[in-house]
Amino acid sequence: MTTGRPGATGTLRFPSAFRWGTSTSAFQVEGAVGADGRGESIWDRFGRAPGAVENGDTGDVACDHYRRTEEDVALMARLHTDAHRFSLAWPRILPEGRGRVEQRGLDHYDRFIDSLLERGIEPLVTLYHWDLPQALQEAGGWRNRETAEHFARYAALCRDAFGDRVRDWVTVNEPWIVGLLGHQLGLHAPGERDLRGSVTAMHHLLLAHGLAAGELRSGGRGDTRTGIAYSLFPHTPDDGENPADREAARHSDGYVNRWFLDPVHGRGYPDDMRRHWEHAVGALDFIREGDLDVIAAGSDFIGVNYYTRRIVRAERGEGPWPWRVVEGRPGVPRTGLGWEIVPDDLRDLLVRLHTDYPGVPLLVTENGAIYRDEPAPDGAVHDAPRVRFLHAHLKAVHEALALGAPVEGYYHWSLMDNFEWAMGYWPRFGLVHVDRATLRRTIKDSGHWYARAAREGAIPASLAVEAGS
Ligand code: IFM
Repeated sequence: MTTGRPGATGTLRFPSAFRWGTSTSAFQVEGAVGADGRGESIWDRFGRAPGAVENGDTGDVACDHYRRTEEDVALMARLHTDAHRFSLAWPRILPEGRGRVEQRGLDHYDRFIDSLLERGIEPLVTLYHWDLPQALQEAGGWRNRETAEHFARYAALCRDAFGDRVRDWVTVNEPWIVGLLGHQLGLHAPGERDLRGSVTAMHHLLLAHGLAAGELRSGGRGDTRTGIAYSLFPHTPDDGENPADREAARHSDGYVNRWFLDPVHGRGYPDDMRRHWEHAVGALDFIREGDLDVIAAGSDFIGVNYYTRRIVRAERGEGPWPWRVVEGRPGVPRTGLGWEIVPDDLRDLLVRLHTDYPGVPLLVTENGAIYRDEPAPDGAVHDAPRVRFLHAHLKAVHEALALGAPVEGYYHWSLMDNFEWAMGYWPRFGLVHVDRATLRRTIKDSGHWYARAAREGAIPASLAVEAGS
């Protein structure tokens, strides 16, 4: 891909094939949890436990996107985006996770995909974004190897239903976060606190990816591509001059990033982390012969979910790791949740992925920021900090392209304010504001700004917002 150089006005032009997208996931936006025969998911169950989600919020209504799909596709058209990443709710299609198929669930996504395509919006479909059918959890969930096999059958069903129109599939969203928050710290569904269980679950998620990728490719349009969306965190040693801190950063990078990227790209699990895990939880005997070949088989692109960096110090913290994550640096700008805003690290991450896993296309499958946006008296939502965030991160993507990283697209997290898991609804991530009482959608200033960028295929020189896009 060639990248346009800054124009006389400072405009940064992107390659014409670059995709301008938005991103959501089923449980975070759909609501309508009892509609059309949908089965229970682990997030329905977990979210009802007292104290599990801030403010007692649940996904029951979310953005009611299940019923307002047409309205939301029309919003995407107003944003001039040409790509949208969303997830299928496994329990809508297979209410018990296996066996009985719910045709109404399939029909819903069928209409959604058609409606996107009619507007010229390319779907990027995620199969698993954390809403495991509760019935499978009862049989052990991701700690049970059979869940990976059920997932492959679910993938085959989705291929038969949508594979004629969908080229790109994300099998699994953020396997590290599932392991960490869902199985190790108990902060996400299914709420387990079991270190060995968490590394077992992460292995089965990777195995599920490989098995599903095999199914997705054995049919469909013939040019099917499959990948994982990883939660990737660039690492910074607390004291860059201190060899122990540098080593700690390398180890933590192994734990968060390489443990997933290396096996998926054919290198097996990294030795340093294998030793760590064996020391922490005993023999990794759930990794069976042949698993690594399956895992390595299906990765046609790397999905990059990037939000911020991790700064680590060589110091024993909680848990079995010889490092501690430390607070960000003073003076570095932060989002409304306090995450450091470090766009240069996105550029460096994309370049690093290109260096370490050459030839693999990159998609920024998530990037965004939380602010507490509310409408002003004029009814508009003036989220200038998000406009600056977007500008800086798209500029970083542009720089990565100029350095040779094969970045094919950017999917902003999120299309609209939604259910932010254990934090409920207060964190607002959207380009579109959703009023919690009325569910009314309002395109924020950032949405108008992004619309112009998407329409022109370039980042405008100015941060000024053109309303009424
Ligand atoms: O909302 C989540 C999403 O579901 C997974 N990636 C991170 C986002 C922001 O926390």
